[in-house]
Amino acid sequence: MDVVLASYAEGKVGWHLGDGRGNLPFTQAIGVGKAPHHLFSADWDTDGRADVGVVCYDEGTVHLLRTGSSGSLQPYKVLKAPIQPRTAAAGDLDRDGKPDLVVGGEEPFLLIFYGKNGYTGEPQRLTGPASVWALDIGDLNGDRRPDIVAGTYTGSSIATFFNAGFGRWEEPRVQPSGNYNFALYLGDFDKDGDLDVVTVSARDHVINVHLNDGKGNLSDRHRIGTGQWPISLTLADVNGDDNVDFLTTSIHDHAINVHRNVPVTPPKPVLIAIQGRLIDGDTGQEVAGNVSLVDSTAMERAGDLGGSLPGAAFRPRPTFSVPSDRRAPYSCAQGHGSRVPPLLRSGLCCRP
Ligand SMILES: [Ca+2]
Ligand SMILES: [Ca+2]
Ligand SMILES: [Ca+2]
Ligand SMILES: [Ca+2]
Repeated sequence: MDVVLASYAEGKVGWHLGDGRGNLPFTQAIGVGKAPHHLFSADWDTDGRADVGVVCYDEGTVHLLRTGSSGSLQPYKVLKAPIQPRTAAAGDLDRDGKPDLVVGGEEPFLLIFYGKNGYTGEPQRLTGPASVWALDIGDLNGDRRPDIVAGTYTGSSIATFFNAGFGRWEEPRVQPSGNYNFALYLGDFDKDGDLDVVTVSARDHVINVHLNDGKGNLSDRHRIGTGQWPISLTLADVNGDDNVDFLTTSIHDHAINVHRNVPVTPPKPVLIAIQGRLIDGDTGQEVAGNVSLVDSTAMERAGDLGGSLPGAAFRPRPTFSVPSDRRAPYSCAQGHGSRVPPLLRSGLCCRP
């Protein structure tokens, strides 16, 4: 497993190639635009190797990098996004085998760059809520056409854009969600076969889960308490039970919070252990070695549930403490489902 980090202050992306033994030696730095705000991944040149995209806020650009055969990152394309871009996601919206690119930002519309055009020309505009800081792509209504879900930062909402095919999109469905959504992902959290939505909202200190009825109608949010001022979320199956769990980082209490998704019935005891190192994303230096978390069955029985959903429960959160004399943990990532390689935004990462 390799790691890519973006340095907001320096306008660079750092590339750490894992050696398979848990070491992540710094391999390469590559300059991108000013103020990289979001990293994401797709195979832009369809050569079978995952590539990297970087949303650069100050410059209004998206830098596409490609992975060369020697394992180095190389410049590929720079896309002009004539907005204040905050986030992006990749998916094959027109199902031509080439990844397409959706960009969100402060303005009240999304931009779509299509792979069939080589990401050139005027991007398509989809009108919707302003202040989109998080996006994901997936088929919510089972018609096999990938849809888009956007989470707003200041608007306390999510918006679902259904793909009507042939480049057409339905009017977005906007509904209330968390306040200051820093991240949003799709996944099947209740294992009923359809994609649900999760966001993390900093201002109300919760994870928000919207369950899908199978037709793309999303429930009101189920709130799960997490750390103080959480600004990063990642999805991972931390205990190998085939349920998607949530991890957040929270900057006011300096914590990495692990929320295990455990089916309500049967209440099968689970023992998890995570061990790893904390790495400062800006310097690449190790902040703490041998960080470990062991969550026992006894702990699982104690205290209140961290939150519940129909068919699933999230157990009390064990946390990694981050030393308070260090900078706050801005980001945390493990594998995100099986669709994209794990990527990080700037900050700290937890390396199992
Ligand atoms: Ca590639
Ligand atoms: Ca496509
Ligand atoms: Ca669809
Ligand atoms: Ca589901």
